Amino acid sequence: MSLKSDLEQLKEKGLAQIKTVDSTKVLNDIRVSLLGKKGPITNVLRGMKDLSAEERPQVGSFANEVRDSLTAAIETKKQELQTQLLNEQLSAETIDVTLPGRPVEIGTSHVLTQVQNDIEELFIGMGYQVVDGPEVEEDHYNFEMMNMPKDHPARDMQDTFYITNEVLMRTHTSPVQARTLEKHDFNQGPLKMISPGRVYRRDTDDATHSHQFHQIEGLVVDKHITMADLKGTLEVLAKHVFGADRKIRLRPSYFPFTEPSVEVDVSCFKCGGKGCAVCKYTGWIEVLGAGMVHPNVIENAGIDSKIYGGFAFGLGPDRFAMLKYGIDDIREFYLNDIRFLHQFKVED
Ligand code: FA5
Repeated sequence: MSLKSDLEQLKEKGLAQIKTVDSTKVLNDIRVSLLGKKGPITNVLRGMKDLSAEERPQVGSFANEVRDSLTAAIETKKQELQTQLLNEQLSAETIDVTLPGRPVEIGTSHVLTQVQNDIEELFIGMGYQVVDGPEVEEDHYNFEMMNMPKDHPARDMQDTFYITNEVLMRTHTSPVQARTLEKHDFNQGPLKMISPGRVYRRDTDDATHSHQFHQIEGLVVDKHITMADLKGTLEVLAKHVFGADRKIRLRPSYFPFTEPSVEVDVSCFKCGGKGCAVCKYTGWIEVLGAGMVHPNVIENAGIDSKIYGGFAFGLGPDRFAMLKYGIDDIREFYLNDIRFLHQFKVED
């Protein structure tokens, strides 16, 4: 068989193979096997040395023609396969721009923040300033200025995390009273402040106690402040937080920094005072401590207690929130369980 007909056959076979290929990898294998250094065309070209001088150019140009047409067919097939692959990808990855988007989950204020903000707004509306104080506090402000000198037995009422002998994690927001009183200029008017913040005690965590919780301190100092002012203010607070039908009652109590001191109960918002599980069948729920500022606290701040006096209160917003929303475990506030927190979702 002549070289020319070999080439002819090679071309036909090659073109037929190329036509049926369906992957670029196989196509590449065919290219190497047909046109590579060890392929049949190279072989034919190598055999040309044995041809006559007339045959050589004819066979040579035919061999080139075969190589060119195979190369062109491979190139065309390659384009075809690439286009096909691209089309498949495009149809697989189509984005339907008319589909509704996935809603983005937006957070909400923590329920304790909501309760705190609500109380802050109420007092700002009554002309109070909101004051911040340090959580890492000096023994001096936390206890001594609040009429609890070293070894005062009332220090045991607030089991304390000490950092050094003189520095501690504040056990209540009352030291902010002392810090604010000390700086207040009564020529500018009376002192009316609240101070919300975090406090710390070595209490064992249980359903109603946390070693870290919140308080909101309230303090009013001026001339002629009476217990009636305290009662009226707390009544406004109780009605605002727990509902307009609420009543309050004051029971005698003891705090070293107030005299007289009271515990404040609010009539049960669940049963209206008839008695139920929430109020332990008493009709009343204890919500905060308060009293008339002890003259020693006024004097400790360098103010004349014969002229100036006032009232103070300290409430636990954690317990307020528990009562208001019927939450039976204070630890829920600190676990950050989204299912719990979402129950108090509000539009901020
Ligand atoms: C005080 O801390 C006083 N400084 C409050 C005060 C201020 C009285 C001004 C008079 C004048 P008491 O220890 O009772 O008081 O705490 C106040 C409130 O904090 C409690 O009514 C309660 O709501 C909350 N509380 C106390 N201990 C815890 C605790 N371990 N976990 C959560 N809340 C607590």
